[in-house]
Amino acid sequence: MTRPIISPTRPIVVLTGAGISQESGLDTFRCAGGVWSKVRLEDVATPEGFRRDPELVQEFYNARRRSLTEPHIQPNPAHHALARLEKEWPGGVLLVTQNIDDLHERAGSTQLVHMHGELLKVRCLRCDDIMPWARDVTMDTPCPQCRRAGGIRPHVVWFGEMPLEMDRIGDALDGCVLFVSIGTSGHVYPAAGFVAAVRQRGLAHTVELNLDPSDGASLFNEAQYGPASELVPEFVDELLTGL
Ligand code: BJW
Repeated sequence: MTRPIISPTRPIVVLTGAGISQESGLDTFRCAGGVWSKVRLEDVATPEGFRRDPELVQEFYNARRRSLTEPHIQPNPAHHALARLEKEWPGGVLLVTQNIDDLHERAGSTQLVHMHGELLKVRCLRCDDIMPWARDVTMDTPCPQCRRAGGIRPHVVWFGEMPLEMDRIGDALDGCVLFVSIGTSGHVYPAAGFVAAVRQRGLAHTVELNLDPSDGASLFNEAQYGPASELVPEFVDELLTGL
């Protein structure tokens, strides 16, 4: 399909998933050897699992927090290309990530929504404070704000919980001229429904960049399959050429 002319004065929305961070050394969820092949999501990614065994859940996120801060985990060319797109696209770019890692920030993206939360933050269930956090957490860890223990949980969105900043995302999807989905299986809602929402309005071009066709692949106007570290810089180069 020939790509229509994308007006550079209109905004772009980019959705990213675990696939964009795979080449940075972080596991995806549903690929072979991914996170859900090692632990049951019901045990570690639901409020019920946390109530049942909070220490197990804390240890799961402690281990992932430690891995994220290892020196070899760095943004890859796909993260850097999206930061460049934000800087150079005149109409503005909103980057909506399902990822809880901080690789987009480290690459320089600033117009960013972490719809499933952030691994390097915790939330206190007693006082609702959300704070940056790089250390391990146990159920004995006191909240630095209210001083009470037993209420610190990872600032992540589990199944059955409402993703963050949905109004801001909805407004951006309504107003965009281009929607690009990168490195996500299209398995988890509401993110998996974004392409259908954009398509329904019929005003934006939709593109999937992924290793394999996602669950919603047939809904996109255009698709390219391969590693994000190659596809995304090429795609961004094409968009910015001739501006
Ligand atoms: C590469 C690559 C490379 C690999 N280059 N590509 C029945 C029907 C419909 C919905 C529901 C239902 N029952 C329940 C629901 C709702 C539920 C849901 O979707 N369940 C499904 C399992 C069906 N969703 C929720 O509960 C959400 N909340 C909600 O819906 O609230 C109500 C609401 C209603 C209406 C509006 C708004 C809200 C909350 C979902 C929370 C998800 N949380 C997790 C854990 C977060 C914390 C953590 O990280 O531990 O988020 S689950 C996990 O999946 C994580 C991810 O963000 C998310 C998506 O995964 P992602 O990113 O797509 O990764 P993968 O592994 O699936 O795919 C990787 C892709 O990359 C693959 O396609 C590869 O090919 C590709 N790839 N290497 C390019 N190098």
